[in-house]
Amino acid sequence: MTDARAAETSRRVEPARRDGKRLAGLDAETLHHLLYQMLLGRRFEEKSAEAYALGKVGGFCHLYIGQEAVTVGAYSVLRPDDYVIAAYRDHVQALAKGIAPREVMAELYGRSGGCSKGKGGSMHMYSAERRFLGGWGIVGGQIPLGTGVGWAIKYRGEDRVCLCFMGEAAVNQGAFHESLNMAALWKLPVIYIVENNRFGMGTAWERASALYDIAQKGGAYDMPSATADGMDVLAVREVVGEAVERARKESVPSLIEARCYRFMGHSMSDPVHGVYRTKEQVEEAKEKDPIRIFIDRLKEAEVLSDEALKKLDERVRGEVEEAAQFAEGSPEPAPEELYRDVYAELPERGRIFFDGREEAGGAWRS
Ligand SMILES: Cc1ncc(C[n+]2csc(CCOP(=O)(O)OP(=O)(O)O)c2C)c(N)n1
Repeated sequence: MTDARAAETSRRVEPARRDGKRLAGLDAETLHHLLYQMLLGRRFEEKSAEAYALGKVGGFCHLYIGQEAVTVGAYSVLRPDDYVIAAYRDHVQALAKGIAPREVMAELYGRSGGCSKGKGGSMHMYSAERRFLGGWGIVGGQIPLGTGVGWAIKYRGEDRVCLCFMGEAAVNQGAFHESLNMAALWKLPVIYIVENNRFGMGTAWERASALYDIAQKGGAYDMPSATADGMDVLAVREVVGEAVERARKESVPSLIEARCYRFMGHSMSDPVHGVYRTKEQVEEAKEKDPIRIFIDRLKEAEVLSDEALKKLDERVRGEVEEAAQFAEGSPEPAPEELYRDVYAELPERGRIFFDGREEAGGAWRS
């Protein structure tokens, strides 16, 4: 495949409008916030890589460096009470949903101050309060769950939406197709966002899929679909924004493919470039670094000065440092924590309905 074919099928987003101290109709404060979130994600993960290399983080650690524009652009159109469910490359997603950096870092360290109390680690960030429902390690495992969240929203008559993220390797699984069929049939407010970073571990997408253009898969379920430039935060924001509006107002699901690139290895145990791609390919992709491109655009539009950028970066580095210190000082989970949060706690011989009602004395458990 072919970049030419990718460009052909990509939805073209017009260059953002410049009007005074605005870009794409957004004011400087909003634009700075988008940059802040991307920078926070980048610096946070650089620190995570360092901590991992020093042996402070156990288990797996999948970094998101290079993909920040997808999460930040997509989340920027959400309300705080909207849901997100994600795969295992989830640190930046958790941060963007408002989980404090110190809680995400402590989770990586496996400490009790972590957002999953140190029991989940890198792949299982979670916060009910922030409506961030994980962090799932089984490829595609979150897709039926995200569909269920959409069903719950509809059942309760709410106007929330659920963003369900996945990597491109998940879309040829059965669960993806069953979920999209149900979501379209039942008109569920779920936006399926495929982050096509080109590789599922060491397998390039074009070697793994008979169909290159992921958005076409939506056609099989009569579902609105689009392709977005995943290296451009404003392009993602625009495409996801339309889907969110459709979902909120008409309860219609959408499928979006965001074309991006993974700058790091699959996980910390995989070299940045190896047998499946060359150093030159990675370097070429880095020319489209979403953060650098966005900074250039903000400067060009005179929305960002060198001084403001320096301050922002210092602020972000300070927050990440504070997060690491918190994680270092946070204790390990107590042994009895092993048995908590494993099963839902039900009232004795009762049952809990979907809308939260409880019925005591039912025969459900007998
Ligand atoms: C059902 C299942 N099969 C295989 C694996 C092993 N595995 C872990 S990550 C991965 C690649 C997934 O790639 P993708 O979904 O594109 O996400 P990315 O790593 O690109 O973010 C595989 C095959 C798994 N975790 N779950």
